Amino acid sequence: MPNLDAYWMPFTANRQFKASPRLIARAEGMHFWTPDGRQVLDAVAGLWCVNAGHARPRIVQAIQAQAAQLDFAPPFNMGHPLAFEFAGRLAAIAPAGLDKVFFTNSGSESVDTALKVALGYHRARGEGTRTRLIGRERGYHGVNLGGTSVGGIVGNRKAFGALLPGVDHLRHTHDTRNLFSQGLPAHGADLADDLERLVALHDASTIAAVIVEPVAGSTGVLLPPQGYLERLRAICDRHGILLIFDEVITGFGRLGAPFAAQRFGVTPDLMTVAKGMTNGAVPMGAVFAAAKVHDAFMDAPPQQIEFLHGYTYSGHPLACAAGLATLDTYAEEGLLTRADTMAAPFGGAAHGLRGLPHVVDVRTLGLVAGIELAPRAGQPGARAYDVFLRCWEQGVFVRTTGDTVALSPPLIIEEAHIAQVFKTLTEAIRSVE
Ligand code: PXG
Repeated sequence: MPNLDAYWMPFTANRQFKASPRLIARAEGMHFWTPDGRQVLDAVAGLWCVNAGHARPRIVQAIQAQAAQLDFAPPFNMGHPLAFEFAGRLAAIAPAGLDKVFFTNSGSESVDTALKVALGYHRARGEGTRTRLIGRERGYHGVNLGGTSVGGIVGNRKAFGALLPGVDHLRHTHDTRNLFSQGLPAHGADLADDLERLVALHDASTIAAVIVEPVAGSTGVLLPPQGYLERLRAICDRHGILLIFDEVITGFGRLGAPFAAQRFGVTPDLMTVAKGMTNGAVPMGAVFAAAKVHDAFMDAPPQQIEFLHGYTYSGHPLACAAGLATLDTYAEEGLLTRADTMAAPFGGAAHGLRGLPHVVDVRTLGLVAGIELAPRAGQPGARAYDVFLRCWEQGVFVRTTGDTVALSPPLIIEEAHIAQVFKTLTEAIRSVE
């Protein structure tokens, strides 16, 4: 066991963890192994990212070969072939019209980049009064200042002051009339009209963009009510507001189509991705932009930098190599639509938990499930955390957020894995107080 002192761990109860550490030493396919050799089934794809399963040989080899060929190339005013090739391949699977790709290194950077694109777009078109950004309650858009500001998770916001000025939030879409819905929930399309309320309050001429997760992941798998996203799109169009989909979790096959925009038939103006883009193997993110958004920046004189933004590691060669090999793997194995096939056995097993003690709701779509437990009196999150620990001890890795157990397995999952996940989860839920 290494000394645990120096590492200040992210989003972790550091003292609790260090008192009782859980280390992972190796991974392959659907599994992790602990340092003492215990095998654990990964029901979360790492952290919603290892969509093709762990340590896939093609991706491993691509990274190894690229490290020897070209370790780094400066991205500003220089290029390397893989970045252009990868952007083209991404555009080819993106929702129609979103064919410009800006590279970042994480979901958080993608979100802050998209917000800056939205502001720059309106300014470039002479509508510089459009500076307001609209997020949604219970939204998660990463941890940078822009994403924290438009995010709607109080715990992630309250310690950090006033955040960005001029931000407002739509109401969230969780509606208790929809408990245990199968498929998209029936109630709540009208929650999109909240955007009309904000337009009436602030005036459309002050609003740059609205950002939402098509399916909210981090706050416990909140599905869009039937018709909600269409309505949001229509209201944005009516008022000249850009619509941003944060597809960091929903992108790359999680819902049974390459992107949620395609699954739901609603196309945003900007789309943020990360995670499954490189199968989690090398950090990378991107913003997809509609031609009209990109082209608005291109009116500047040709020798001028059109968008004064970018990262040292934008389009990093190792990330591009990993990403290209990831897309090859997804294509060869049909993984970007496999969640559609597996949704029936997976969702069916999840809904089979209804009736167990503490289970107050089950929400699933594609290969995502949220199983919400009643909180223990005065101890929010404690019951789900106990379920997580119990599953980990019994060889299944699940994730919890509040009192919701969230499952997002690698898209290569087979029925036997599904059976193991839900058997272990059932026992864990039965065993906790
Ligand atoms: N947007 C969304 C929708 C996300 O889910 C981010 C942005 C930020 O991505 P980076 O790469 O900067 O972490 C995310 C990240 C959880 C959990 O428990 C989810 C995320 C991160 C940590 C935990 O559900 N998603």
